Amino acid sequence: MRKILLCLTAVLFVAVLLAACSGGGGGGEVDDSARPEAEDDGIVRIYFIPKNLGNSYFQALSSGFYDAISELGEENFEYVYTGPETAEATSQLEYVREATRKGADAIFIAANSNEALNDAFDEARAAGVRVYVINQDIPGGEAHRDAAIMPVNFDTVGAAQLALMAEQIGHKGRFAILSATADAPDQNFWIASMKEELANNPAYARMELVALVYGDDQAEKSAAEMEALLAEYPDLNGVVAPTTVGITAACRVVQSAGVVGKVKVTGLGLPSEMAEFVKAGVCESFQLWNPPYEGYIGAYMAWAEANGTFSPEPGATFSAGKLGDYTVLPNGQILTLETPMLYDASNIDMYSVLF
Ligand code: RAM
Repeated sequence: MRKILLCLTAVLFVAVLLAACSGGGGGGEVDDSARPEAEDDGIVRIYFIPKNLGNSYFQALSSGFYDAISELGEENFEYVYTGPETAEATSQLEYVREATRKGADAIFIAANSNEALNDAFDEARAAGVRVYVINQDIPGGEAHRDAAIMPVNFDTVGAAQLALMAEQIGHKGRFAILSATADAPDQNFWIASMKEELANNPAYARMELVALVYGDDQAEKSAAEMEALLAEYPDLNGVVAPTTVGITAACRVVQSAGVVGKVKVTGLGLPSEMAEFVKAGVCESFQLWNPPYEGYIGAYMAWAEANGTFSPEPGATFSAGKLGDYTVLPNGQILTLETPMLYDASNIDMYSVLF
């Protein structure tokens, strides 16, 4: 992996030099002045901007880009993983603009906001960059992106998460949601579905959502929020944390507070980070999907486009190597999988070595 990185850095360096000498160009309706370092040298330039750095979830997703790139030929790509330290609504703006300036062909971004990045997306697209939202969509902002690679069909996630919480607390009692940032498009979509399901499904009539708190996908803040929940609601039965950072923080706090089994923890987690808590009985089961698949599909999609066999329009199909063919849905989304997968003591060892 280090080798690929070095090779890609070298390619970037050469590309920057070439661009500096040639002074750019452009034509048609594309305004290349915003993309001065774009080079028509056959190299596919992919930028992946996670919500923030330091979250293993996005490193797992990034590993999928590497897998596909090594299958397709490292010499054909420049792959850059870059992003902000924190996941605020506007913290990715400068990274979108920098990728555009540096001549990206495709930006893949796990956007921190449904709307705050739209101007930067428009500028990038006007300059000939494809903007692909990955790991989620940006509801309401769809006109500003070219397509969205979804880990699963998001309509299934909220209900699946709530069903898991219900099962673990015996369909009755008080629970809280520990989320990431208040602007996060994915979190807000799932939280809205959970609330809707809770209000309308009689199976949950004896469950009460007592609090919704935000740990900002930072381990310390998430733990502090979890501690505050335990202090404020001594009779709390469970917490659902639909974030890999939040769920591990919640498990850690439940363990150190000595309330394992009394306060159930579930949500979305990375098997590699959750194995210890499943084994210690802190978390019976949780869900997720396959983050590396998303990056893998993204790299194949950018490759297909560079080779003229794909453009991101509803109905368009491309081949994603060992994962088979994918089609852009009428809403511009590409679904990696249909529904979340369940992890528990029976399969945690198998998946924790993967991501
Ligand atoms: C966190 C992030 C990410 C989400 C996963 C499940 O790492 O919030 O956006 O998809 O958890």
